[in-house]
Amino acid sequence: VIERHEQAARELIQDRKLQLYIGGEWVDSTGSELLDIYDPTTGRKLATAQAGNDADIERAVTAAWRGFETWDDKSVAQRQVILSEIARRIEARQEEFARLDALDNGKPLVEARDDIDLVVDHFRYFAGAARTLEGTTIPAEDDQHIETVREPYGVVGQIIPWNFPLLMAAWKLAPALAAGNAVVLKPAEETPLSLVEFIREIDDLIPDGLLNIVTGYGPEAGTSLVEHPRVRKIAFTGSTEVGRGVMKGAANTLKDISLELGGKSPLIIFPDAALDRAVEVAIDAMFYNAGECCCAGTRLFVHESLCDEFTQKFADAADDIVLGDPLLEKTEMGPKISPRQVQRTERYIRLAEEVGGRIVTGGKQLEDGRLAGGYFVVPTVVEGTPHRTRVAQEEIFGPVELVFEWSDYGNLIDRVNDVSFGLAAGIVSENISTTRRAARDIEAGNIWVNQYNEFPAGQPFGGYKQSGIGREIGKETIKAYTQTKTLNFKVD
Ligand code: TXE
Repeated sequence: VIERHEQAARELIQDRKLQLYIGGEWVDSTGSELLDIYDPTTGRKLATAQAGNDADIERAVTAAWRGFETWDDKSVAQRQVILSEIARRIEARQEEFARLDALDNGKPLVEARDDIDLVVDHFRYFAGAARTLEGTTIPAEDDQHIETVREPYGVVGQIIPWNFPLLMAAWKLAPALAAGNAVVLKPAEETPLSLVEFIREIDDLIPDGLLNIVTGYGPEAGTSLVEHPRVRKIAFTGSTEVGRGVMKGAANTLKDISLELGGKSPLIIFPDAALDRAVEVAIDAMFYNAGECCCAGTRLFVHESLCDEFTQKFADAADDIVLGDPLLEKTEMGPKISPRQVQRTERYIRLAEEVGGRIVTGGKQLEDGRLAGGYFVVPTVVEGTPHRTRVAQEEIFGPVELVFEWSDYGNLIDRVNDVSFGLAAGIVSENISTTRRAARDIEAGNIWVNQYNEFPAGQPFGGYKQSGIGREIGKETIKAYTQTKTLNFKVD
């Protein structure tokens, strides 16, 4: 298994040198710090990237302002053509990009293909949305004509995580470029591969400096980008803890920010739910991407009338998930991203047990000698944890589902909303009034009904409470990459 995987990895990586992309060129960092990229399936080193520093961010921001000038000189129609062409190029190499993300992140190929489809969808959507940026005219005295126009910020900084490597880049880049900005983007330490390949693919389409990629560590390259005085907006996806720091860092230069942070999303199963469908939705909500989804449905509230039967079926379905090499067609769940994430998940499983939780299935690492060294955690289902405990309140980010039984609707909603997060939620019921009422009562930015994890471009995504600020992937996102200019003309 490992031999075949390593052979595929070598073919995908070849002997590419991973450099920074600044001002339209591949360049070395001014420093000598390196960034090792590990293969989560084997635990072995895959590649080495460069850890950008303050001086690299400075160079990238300067290059981005030059890139902005060229981009700003283009008409909206010209920008649309380029963004559409980016979509076409990525679509043409979908399989290769999917394989790169499967290798680097450890997500199964079937899911990685979904990611790349969405990357294409997002560039296409924002190519069109570029034309929707309209100004207004304001009623005024006869001798005045007031109008507003929307202008790009100029240079924006973007910081993304590792759980959907190329898709998170697309969520950030497509609206920023469509609105007319140039970008400096820092990918996650763990997963730069697909983004580097993306740039190689589109390099000839975009003006020098429009898009600059600085790989590097969060506390160095990330902080430097957040605090840079000539970066006018910062868009961040990652942990709530780091998000708080980003907000503080951006305050020094009063930058606009958008934050897409953690979650502890509920999935509610109503008594009238069709059992098989409910199990299917719950499996998707919890175990997609090995639970490494900010919106994962990690608190499963099941009505008491179904709870025993449902929990058994759900645990059986969790057991049936095929773990293995993400590059194999049959694999349904790959490894987690890092040993740190494995330890974190295990810590939460122990915490669940300490407060009286009962492990229905899972609760351990994969015992498969052929995949020894990989960061695999078995799909885990726990019941009986009290709700006011750390394990029920904090984001785990691993394949660990907590099942809660409910009977009274009011008490259900109290518990559902009794967390500091508010990113997403799911509802399973056959009754439209039930679903509408619950959707209204849940404090969350995204509600899925009888399905989960659907992200077509155009559908705003973002959090209530401490899950974030701002919305991504919708029409309002392109607006969020602009600022309003008001013009008041004297009319004689
Ligand atoms: O996240 P970080 P980590 C959650 C999830 C996970 C936890 C920790 O619960 O277990 O966060 O994961 C950059 N200034 N999510 O450590 O550190 C970093 O380099 C500026 C939820 O991977 O937040 C990376 O590019 N940037 C989430 C990005 O922030 C900094 C996805 C995310 O890393 C920085 C990932 C700093 N001081 C994790 N420190 C989601 N919302 O989907 C780090 N970074």
